[in-house]
Amino acid sequence: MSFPKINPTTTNSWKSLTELAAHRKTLQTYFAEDDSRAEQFSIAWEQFFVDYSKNHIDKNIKDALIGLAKESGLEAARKAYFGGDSINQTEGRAVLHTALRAKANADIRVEGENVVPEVYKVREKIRAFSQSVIDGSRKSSSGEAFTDVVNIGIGGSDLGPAMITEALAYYKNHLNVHFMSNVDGDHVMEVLKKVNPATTLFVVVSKTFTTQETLSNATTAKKWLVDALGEDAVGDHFVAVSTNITAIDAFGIQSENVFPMNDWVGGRFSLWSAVGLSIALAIGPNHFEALLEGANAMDAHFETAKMEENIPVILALLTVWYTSFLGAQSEAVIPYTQYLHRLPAYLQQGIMESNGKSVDRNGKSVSYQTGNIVWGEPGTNSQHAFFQLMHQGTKLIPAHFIGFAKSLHRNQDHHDKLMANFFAQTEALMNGKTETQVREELSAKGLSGDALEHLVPFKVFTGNKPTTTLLIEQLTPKTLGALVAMYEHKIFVEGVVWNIFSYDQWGVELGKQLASVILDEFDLENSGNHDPSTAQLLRHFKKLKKS
Ligand code: G6Q
Repeated sequence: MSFPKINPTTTNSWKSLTELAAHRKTLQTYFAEDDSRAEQFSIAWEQFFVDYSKNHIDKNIKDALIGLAKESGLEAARKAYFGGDSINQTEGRAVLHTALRAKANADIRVEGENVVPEVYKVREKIRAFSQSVIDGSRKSSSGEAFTDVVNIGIGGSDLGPAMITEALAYYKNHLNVHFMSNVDGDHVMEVLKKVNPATTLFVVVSKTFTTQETLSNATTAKKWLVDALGEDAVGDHFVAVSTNITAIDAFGIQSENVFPMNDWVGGRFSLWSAVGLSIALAIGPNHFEALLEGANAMDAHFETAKMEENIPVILALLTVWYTSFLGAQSEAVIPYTQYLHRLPAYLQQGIMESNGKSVDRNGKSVSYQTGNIVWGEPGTNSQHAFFQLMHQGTKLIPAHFIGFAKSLHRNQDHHDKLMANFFAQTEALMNGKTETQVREELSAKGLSGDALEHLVPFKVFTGNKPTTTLLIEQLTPKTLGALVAMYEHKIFVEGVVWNIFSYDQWGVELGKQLASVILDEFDLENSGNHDPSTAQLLRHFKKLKKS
């Protein structure tokens, strides 16, 4: 099956959208003109309610966006994605994170072989291992139960497990799970400072097992452990997740302590695989599997729901609309729960690494804007920080507001206050505040004349700021799995429409090569061939280092 390579600007829908962009109305007008707008632009699915009516679209724009998805070959592309075709063409690989959460009876073939039985075998291994660490039957080298787990990995081998472990902290057991990612030795030491070698399990996660940061950190952690407990302790205290079995063997981790993964899973989409071992350790295998179940439910929704009611399709098309037609550079993600405080960072990798591309699938430079910048922080904290720019700044920033109807600790008073802010903000961003309202407010406070008039322009809010509200019943492993999978499919749809390859990351690979050249020069008297600025910085660094 071939993956479409259609230049979106050649489609009829692209032309219509360009015209429609010039004739938009404000959100306030759209709502005033159509009583049914809220229902018309909402999707209810399982525990999710997605209201996208506060976006700069009307029925014609929505129809044209769906037309664009169809003309871009989304249906064929989706079949190729779920079907295990090599859609990551620049690396010659399938993209099958969906297979990791498929039902046991699914049949998903890579080069003719059904990969699902192997997925379940690894899942069984994760279950048995994490259970034995949690219940204490798996002992440390000194015969004690483990108290701490340190995940050593970076990028996709860190962000997913770290984000989920934080997000599901409510469901956590007694194990303390730490994340060591940066090659910064200060980060390494700060983590080691918190743990006791006798009761700490290290999970080294690296798909390639060649990543400088992870190997350096794992080597330092191993030395720290050996210094405390002796060489023989390594086997009991280190396990690894990787595709590179030979390199793990060379590192000294025994083969029964290796959790395999496949090259058809991209790092940033790998939390559902053995890369999620630290998640299973933190919350237990049942919750880990519920996370996968939730993702699988979203997969089924994305695969089968018609485009008009398909959450990832609609959200992706809105992003395409804002990015390629309305000039938005970024998109904010504001979760109204502290548990999701790492979600924006996680999505930054998923979205920006996947769709930060400027060459299309035909190898040509694109003539339109692609991948947007993603950022955010939880509400209400962010309200007291960057919301000023969202309300009164000059930028167009479409925002996702993610909130949960029921809190976990059931502290209703707090939750009501949190959610009151959640709803009030999107309403205010849309409605703004008119001059008349400002005048009324100021005179009610006793101001009049010049004193009042002087303040009016500063207190006006134009409104018309777009938001999408994702109201979810409760933060559970299942709903979180569905939420993350929703963003994964949103990334896919955007990439298809933009005609770019979403599943390679040459910009990241570049970073992996660059540092080694300079590192080798640190001990030399003279640095190699660098531009004058870099050469000057290196000289200065060497001088300070010695002082
Ligand atoms: C993810 C990226 C990247 C990768 C890290 C770690 O999609 O490719 O973030 O996950 O560079 O790579 P390893 O798992 O191979 O150490």
